[in-house]
Amino acid sequence: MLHIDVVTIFPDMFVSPFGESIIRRAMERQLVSLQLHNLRDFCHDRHRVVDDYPYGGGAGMVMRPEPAIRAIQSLRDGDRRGCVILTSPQGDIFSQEMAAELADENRLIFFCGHYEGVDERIRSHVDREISIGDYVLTGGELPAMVIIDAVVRLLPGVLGSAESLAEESFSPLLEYPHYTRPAEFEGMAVPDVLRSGHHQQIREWRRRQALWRTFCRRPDLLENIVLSPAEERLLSAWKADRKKEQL
Ligand code: 9D3
Repeated sequence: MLHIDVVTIFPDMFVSPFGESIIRRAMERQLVSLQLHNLRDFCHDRHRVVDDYPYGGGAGMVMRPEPAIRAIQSLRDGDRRGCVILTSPQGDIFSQEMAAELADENRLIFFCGHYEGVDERIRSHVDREISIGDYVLTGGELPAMVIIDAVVRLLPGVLGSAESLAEESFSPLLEYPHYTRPAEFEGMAVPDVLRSGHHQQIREWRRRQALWRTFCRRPDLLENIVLSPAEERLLSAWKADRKKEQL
């Protein structure tokens, strides 16, 4: 079973997101366990101060090394060494591939960064530093939750059979358009092929739509994937059309 520890100055932030739906069910079924730790509990000073002014001056505060390193070391003390993850804007950008790597660990220890940043010496106790993307948040708590959500759903048994089947046929393309009832809504009809019952044609339509969507919205995803000869021809035709329009 995967055990996750989170060290944060805002443990309450995690309660509601993980108290609902799939993650909660995974915890109830003991597929994962989550333990929240308040960084202030690792302070030895009366006022439990977790931040301090930066040497050299400048705006903002810096997370003090002593409570942070005490917290990490106390969690590492047990039988399972664990992978220590610092969430920070300077980290490697999180990806599905990383989620799969983390899902293979048996213990993850998240340290949520805050303020302008953490004292540099904390990094010597960290195995991975992860950002969730190039936008500015107020702290590392939401990123830790995003990472945990992506990891937990990959653990064996967490998803229902319907969802995990979709996972097996994971495609590097964007998804094709989905429809449910009614057959016509606000003058927009469900494509006939989806109501035809021709499963082979439906499969082909969906694959073509997925390819078209990816071509329009995320051409970067098409660079390193293997397509069938028919799909390669479609893609070449679309690229030629696009060139023609530019002339
Ligand atoms: C002025 C320099 N800022 C860096 C872009 C300072 C700064 C902004 C925001 C320092 C920390 C933060 C708080 N963000 C995180 O701790 C964080 C984060 C993020 O802001 N975006 C994406 N991933 C992450 S992981 C942790």
